[in-house]
Amino acid sequence: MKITALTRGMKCIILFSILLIVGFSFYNPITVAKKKVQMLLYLKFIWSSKAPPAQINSTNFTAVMVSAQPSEELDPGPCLPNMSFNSLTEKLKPIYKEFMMYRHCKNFPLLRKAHSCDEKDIFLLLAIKSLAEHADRRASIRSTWGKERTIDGALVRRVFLLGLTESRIRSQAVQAMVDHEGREHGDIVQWGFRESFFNVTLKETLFWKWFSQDCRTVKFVLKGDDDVFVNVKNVLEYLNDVDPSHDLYVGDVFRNWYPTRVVQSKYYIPLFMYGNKPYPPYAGGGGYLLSATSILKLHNVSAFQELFPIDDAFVGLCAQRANIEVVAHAGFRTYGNIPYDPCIYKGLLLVHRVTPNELWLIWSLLMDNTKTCSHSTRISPKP
Ligand SMILES: *[C@@H]1O[C@H](CO)[C@@H](O)[C@H](O)[C@H]1NC(C)=O
Ligand SMILES: *[C@@H]1O[C@H](CO)[C@@H](O)[C@H](O)[C@H]1NC(C)=O
Ligand SMILES: *[C@@H]1O[C@H](CO)[C@@H](O)[C@H](O)[C@H]1NC(C)=O
Ligand SMILES: *[C@@H]1O[C@H](CO)[C@@H](O)[C@H](O)[C@H]1NC(C)=O
Ligand SMILES: CC(=O)N[C@H]1CO[C@H](CO)[C@@H](O)[C@@H]1O
Repeated sequence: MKITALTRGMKCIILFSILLIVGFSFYNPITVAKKKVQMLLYLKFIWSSKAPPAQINSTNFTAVMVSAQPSEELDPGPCLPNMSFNSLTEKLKPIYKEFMMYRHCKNFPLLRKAHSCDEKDIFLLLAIKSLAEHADRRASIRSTWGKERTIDGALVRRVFLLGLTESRIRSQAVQAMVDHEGREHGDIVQWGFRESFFNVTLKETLFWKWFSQDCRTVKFVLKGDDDVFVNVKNVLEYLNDVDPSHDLYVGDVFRNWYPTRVVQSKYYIPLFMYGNKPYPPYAGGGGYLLSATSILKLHNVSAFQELFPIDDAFVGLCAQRANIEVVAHAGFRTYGNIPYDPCIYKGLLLVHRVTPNELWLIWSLLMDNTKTCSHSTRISPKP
């Protein structure tokens, strides 16, 4: 009895699907053909993601690199580890040893170039650090605050910055997804280094390098994580009377912060990595603004600045070296909970730690203009 009910149900589903496909075929054959291909790709993706988790090790890592787009640049070749740090094992987590052994390795091949800077006179480039597996975050950014558009004559473009995924499972499928996204949206830059918490700084320096080569007509950059909400209109309003040929480094500023000496902390920095002195002032890594002029300077000095695992502090170190002053702005909220009040979001420039769902929520709240806000919640665009 049960079996017949089941098969009947399955028959219904199959019949329905056929009807659906046939129905759509009459609609527009070209788009349907495209959709079919997409659907097949998607099914293939689902199917392959059900495979037993493939073990990723250096062998597979090479496989991923080969499968990615060939780069126009010459592959700098493997960078050999500095074995004098091989003894760094005792109390420290392995990531410290790995970082120190590869700290001098700064050149990695550009595996995928974005088209984000192809146009002339781009006013603002939204440069978002992401991980290969964060497709959901990229999708929600693309369709909310990160839409490429022109606001009051200012061209806004977007780019996601990626390394190679470290995830132990399905890394091949994830790379296929990134390749697909790159072709579809043209907004992905990817370098051939392995993603890890301590390798994020590499993304910073490689971004500066790519920017200096490919984005010469961009005026300002908003650098952010893929879990931020940005009120692009307010950012543009703020930038309206800033001269792009001057330095600009503005965000949620940390002054007189010392490296964490709590061994269990994710941010722990041993004394030998950074002495007993505070970091120079720096903008919280969740999101901050830079002028193109400042990025070119940062790129220049980064050649002389030893890599440091905490990426936002590293930007502070480079800014200090380049004599760029960091400016605090109350509209950047890189920590703390912000209530879901559209009036608050209307006044802010950037909020950190937002899930894709929350992004949609905030976006729809902002699009809904029925609620009027008092001026008291509004933050002045001036710092
Ligand atoms: C990677 O995996 C292969 C196959 O399991 C194995 O032979 C090889 O030793 C592994 N390499 C490393 C560096 O773990
Ligand atoms: C390896 O690190 C040590 C200690 O910092 C340094 O003195 C040495 O020059 C490094 N060697 C190479 C090849 O980079
Ligand atoms: C950073 O990436 C390089 C290149 O993929 C790798 O050799 C190194 O181990 C990574 N460092 C850390 C700390 O994961
Ligand atoms: C960067 O360095 C190069 C070569 O030293 C120099 O020509 C250029 O003016 C510098 N750019 C900036 C923005 O400092
Ligand atoms: C250990 C290992 O080789 N794992 C996987 C590497 O990737 C290939 C596909 O390219 C898989 O077949 C392996 O299982």
